[in-house]
Amino acid sequence: MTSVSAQAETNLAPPAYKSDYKPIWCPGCGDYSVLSAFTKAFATLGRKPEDIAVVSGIGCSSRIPAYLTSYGFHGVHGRSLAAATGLKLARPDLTVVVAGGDGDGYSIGGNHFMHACRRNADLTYIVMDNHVYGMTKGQPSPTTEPEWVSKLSPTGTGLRTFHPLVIALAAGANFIARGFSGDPNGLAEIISQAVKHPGFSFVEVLSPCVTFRPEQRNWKQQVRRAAVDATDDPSRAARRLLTDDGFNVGVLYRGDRRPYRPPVGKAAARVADLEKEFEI
Ligand SMILES: Cc1ncc(C[n+]2csc(CCOP(=O)(O)OP(=O)(O)O)c2C)c(N)n1
Ligand code: SF4
Repeated sequence: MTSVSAQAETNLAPPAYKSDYKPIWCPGCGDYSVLSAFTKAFATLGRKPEDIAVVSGIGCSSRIPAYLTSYGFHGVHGRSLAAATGLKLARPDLTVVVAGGDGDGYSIGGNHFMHACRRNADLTYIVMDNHVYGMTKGQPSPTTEPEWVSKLSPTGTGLRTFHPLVIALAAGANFIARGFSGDPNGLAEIISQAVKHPGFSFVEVLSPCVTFRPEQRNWKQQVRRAAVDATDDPSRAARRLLTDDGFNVGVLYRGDRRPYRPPVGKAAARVADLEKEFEI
């Protein structure tokens, strides 16, 4: 079972997925290329814009649904996965892609991230990770390096970084990958594989914040294609992550867990009866 039919439904070109709204990201922000990768992936998948919904939280990266012609839901900070899960369970025919930043997904939304991996609904979660809160002017996020010095963390945070791929694997995500905004074609390919893979697919995207982390422009020199292909063995994936420095790009893991689908049918109880039971 896959989330999109094997047969392409349309042969629209990438620009057909791009709305008329002009992005207001800073010039040079990595998110422009992520947007371009989204449109390329949707064109490759051959799904009509009205059969796709992109759900986000709050942050610069979370603006992405506005720039696409698919359905979009720009929700509240850290709650994109909850909204997307509800949407996917109510409308299994839709391709539901969730998007946001590291602050949105790993701080305020961290709990939802873990449980979305565990629940394994057929969603694709793309996190544009710039190791900082861009929209609110540069506070450290869970993926910020402990030694990173800023006005708001003058001596660095000293805190161990959150490793999203480790958490995703441990919590049960069914597809795990890392992409880079500097390679929009490679990223589009990863996104389209993630959408096609059943269950919860997680793609961590290194996407520089050139305003608050200008040094991230050097990511181009640091990123490399992972030396090995994806594995379906979680222990092997875990061993690879032990030596991962955060710059290996490619698909790490493809699992075969069955996506979550709630049982359909008659409700087991009437609300009025439940209310009586809880009356004080
Ligand atoms: C409940 C709540 N708390 C805090 C905020 C303020 N806020 C808006 S965006 C954001 C962080 C965004 O960082 P990230 O998700 O990494 O996205 P980026 O802007 O870097 O793309 C915060 C803390 C908010 N909007 N709502
Ligand atoms: S503040 Fe950073 S993340 Fe936000 S638009 Fe500017 S460069 Fe991009």
